[in-house]
Amino acid sequence: MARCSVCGAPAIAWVPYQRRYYCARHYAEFVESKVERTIRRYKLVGEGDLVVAAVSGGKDSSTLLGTLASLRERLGFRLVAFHVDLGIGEYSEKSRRQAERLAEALRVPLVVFSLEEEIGYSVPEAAARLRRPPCSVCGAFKRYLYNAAAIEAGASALATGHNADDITAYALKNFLVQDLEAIGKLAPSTPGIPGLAARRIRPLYTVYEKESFLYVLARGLPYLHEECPHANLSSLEFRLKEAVNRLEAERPGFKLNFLARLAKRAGDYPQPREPVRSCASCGLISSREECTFCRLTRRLAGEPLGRRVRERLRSMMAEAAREAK
Ligand code: Q46
Ligand code: ZN
Ligand code: ZN
Repeated sequence: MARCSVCGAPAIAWVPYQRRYYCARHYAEFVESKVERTIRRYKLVGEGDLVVAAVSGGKDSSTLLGTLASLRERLGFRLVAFHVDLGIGEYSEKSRRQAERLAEALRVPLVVFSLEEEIGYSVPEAAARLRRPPCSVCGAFKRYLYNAAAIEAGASALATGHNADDITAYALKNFLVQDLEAIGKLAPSTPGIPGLAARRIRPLYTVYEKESFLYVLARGLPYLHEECPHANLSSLEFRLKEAVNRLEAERPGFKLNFLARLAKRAGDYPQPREPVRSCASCGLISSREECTFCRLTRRLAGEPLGRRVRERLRSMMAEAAREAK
């Protein structure tokens, strides 16, 4: 039986690009040290910062919150978790429950924003009314709410759970469709714009999807195994992930090398050309007169809801930030 290269206990994992085995305890430390190195190397978080972590309930958000919670004391930052209940039937009920269990286990204050309760429409209801695909409505709502939650909390950064496989596949997909501006946004952090857009950080930049999965198992963290019923497993991104993983199997460390180069060169890609504006209805970032969230909610509820949602988030986030350690 394979034994941990650190302590000699029975191993649970083999890391090919390091040629090392790890037991559960040392595997968790290995993943945490990868995240710590990313945070330090790319100056993602500083002392005294408040970080808002977007938590969906899936494995990557468990890895995100688990690693950040174990590093917060040593690196001197405070942490709040934010979950959006999308109202997608049983899937969202389970996701919310896992997010709550996770935050409780890690002692991180959690804010849950329920679309049904707060704006009167779940994702499927909003998508049907607006005659748009659920993922397009869902993506627009989440983008807006994550940003608004971080801005209203006065956070230094919004952390998302994108892992190394996600970022590699997005970068390749955007190259194939020649959306070079989108590649420019794939650095370990994207700067914010005061009052309009929160700074984004990707602490799992060098954590492989498989490592993220093994980390939650090694630590016994709660997570939801199920995929959203709207997820498209034959998408180009998903196919690219499979292809990249075949290359990784032949050339261990392939993804890590690619991402180290991308982190360096992302700033050389063209930057967005449209001027950044402030939404006339809610004041947050927009590429048009009114932001997508305000336009969609105007069609749903007869009035743009951005302002009201921001006020609501302000009080929810302030309460959580007071408890944050
Ligand atoms: S966008 Fe689409 Fe995801 Fe929203 S509706 Fe489900 S699959 S959760 S990342
Ligand atoms: Zn060990
Ligand atoms: Zn708006």
